[in-house]
Amino acid sequence: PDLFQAPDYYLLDDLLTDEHKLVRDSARAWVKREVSPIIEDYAQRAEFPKQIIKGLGEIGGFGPYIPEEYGGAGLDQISYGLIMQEIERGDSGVRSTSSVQSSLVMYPIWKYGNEEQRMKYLPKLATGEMMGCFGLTEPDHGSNPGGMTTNFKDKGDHYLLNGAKMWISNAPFADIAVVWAKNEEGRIHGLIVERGMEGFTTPETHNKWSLRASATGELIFDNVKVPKENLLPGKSGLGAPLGCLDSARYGIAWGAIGAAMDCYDTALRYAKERIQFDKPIAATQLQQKKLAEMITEITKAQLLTWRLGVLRNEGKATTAQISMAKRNNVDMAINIAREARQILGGMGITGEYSIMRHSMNLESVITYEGTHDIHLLITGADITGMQAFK
Ligand code: TGC
Ligand code: FAD
Repeated sequence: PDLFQAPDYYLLDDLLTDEHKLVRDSARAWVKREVSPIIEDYAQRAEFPKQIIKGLGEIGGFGPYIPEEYGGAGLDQISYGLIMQEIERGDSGVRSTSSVQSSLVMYPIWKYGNEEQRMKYLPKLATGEMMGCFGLTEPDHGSNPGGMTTNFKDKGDHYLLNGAKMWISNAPFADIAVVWAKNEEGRIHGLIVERGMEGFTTPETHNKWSLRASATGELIFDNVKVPKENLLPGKSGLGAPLGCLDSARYGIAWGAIGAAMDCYDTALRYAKERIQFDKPIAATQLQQKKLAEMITEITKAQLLTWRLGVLRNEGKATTAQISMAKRNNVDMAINIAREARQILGGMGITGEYSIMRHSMNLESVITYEGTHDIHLLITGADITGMQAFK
């Protein structure tokens, strides 16, 4: 009973390699030992547990698919997904830290950076010795990041950066920020901004009811002088940050399964033990309906996501396929969290169990990395060839 159960109704383990299972099981054991016992407390206090950073690095939580020459683990996309699943089984906020560091900070430096930038940042980011954040969203540009107003001007020996980003995960403690800003021609580029640069501040966002164990903040640039060597030279345009989002959204699709599994596992256990009217509530048709639908939805999501992982390994997954999985899985998880909470009755609203925390966390997960609506519109545009955003 003190191990996580791992719903595997369709024997998906048969589709995994020994390496996948090893990576997953070590992440699972670490989450059980280092995250689950402390996370409720940190969430209640609205504090990120910084002491887990080193361990997150050790289980492959930071850039597991980055090649070993840059400090990564050189793992495939399924291993990356399984690590995200296990971390989010613990808490979506911890998975956020991992997603941001992996897919939104290490990924752009690896894909769009030059060799010097890779060697300077990636090994330290992989261990967590250095932490990063990703600044795309602005106060007036969330779903429509292409409208951003943050900008930089060429001043000869440096760039001068001005503007503000909002809702940035890890911002309050990050050592570096990958910031997306427009140049004088209105072309979007990525810049690495380092803590300590004059005019750069990261005020924390308080009073969140969701993702409380993750630190969120703003990035404010007031005439920040950014050295020219900090521009990511490999790719520009909105497609550059959107490429990072493909990787992060893929990880979130797996992560949401982890949160759903934890809610299902908790509710199933509780339903078998909770006696009302002289029998376990699990023996009633109403509670069985909830539990049976949960395992069905988890199984469907697992299959969808495993297939997406294979497509990513083959370099064939499209943005629209990733949107479908992110949208489906987060919606699946949030519905399961809500039903699971009801199975626990009054106990479901307390911090004695993880369900209410997952439920509140998932309100952020269904909004960030593209809202539930935006992902539907991405699918709609893909199947009709007609863009409904604008
Ligand atoms: P659109 O005209 O569709 O595209 C602009 C240009 O980008 C190209 N492109 C891509 N390139 C690479 N990869 C992709 N996935 C791409 N998708 C599009 C596209 O071909 C085009 O290129 P070009 O050369 O023609 O200019 O752009 P749009 O302005 O219509 O917007 C499309 C839309 C709405 C889908 C997009 O902007 C969007 O996805 N909006 C949602 C914003 C979002 O997801 N923000 C996330 C912020 S980060 C975050 O939330 C982190 S949470 C922390 C955590 O992960 O835990
Ligand atoms: P809006 O874009 O204003 O959307 C409001 C509503 O309008 C939504 O329901 C949306 O679906 C709907 N809508 C928008 N456009 C359309 C349309 N064309 N048609 C129909 N409906 C539409 N961003 C980062 O850059 N980095 C981070 O690290 C990061 N971390 C985050 C952490 C948290 C906890 C949260 C909550 C957000 C984070 N974000 C981050 C920002 C996140 O990506 C945005 O909140 C998200 O993209 C939505 O933008 P918005 O909040 O401005 O909502």
